[in-house]
Amino acid sequence: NDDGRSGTAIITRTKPKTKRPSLYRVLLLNDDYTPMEFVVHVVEKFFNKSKEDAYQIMMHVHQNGVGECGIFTYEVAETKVTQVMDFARKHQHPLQCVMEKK
Ligand code: NFA
Repeated sequence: NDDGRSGTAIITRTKPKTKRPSLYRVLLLNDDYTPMEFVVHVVEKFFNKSKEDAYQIMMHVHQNGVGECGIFTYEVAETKVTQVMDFARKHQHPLQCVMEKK
């Protein structure tokens, strides 16, 4: 567009532009104290995984130090982290859950 007076122009978008939301990985971190069964329970409860998938994720974290539980939009990822951290604290386990931009 040109305003026809000042010689200035403004480019306006014609095609409707949809933008995909940024995605975030939610990770669990290993520690020496949180019981394995508690971690399996957390992965089942908050990440809707089967017992078998939850066990594999827990063992991956145990052996590698960190592991992915899911990929979510910002608000959902933030909610997962808060839920896991609150649940771990309530049970007095040092389990850590973090999110990172994909
Ligand atoms: N490493 C913990 C143990 O041996 C288990 C654990 C797995 C903790 C995954 C945190 C995350 N009891």
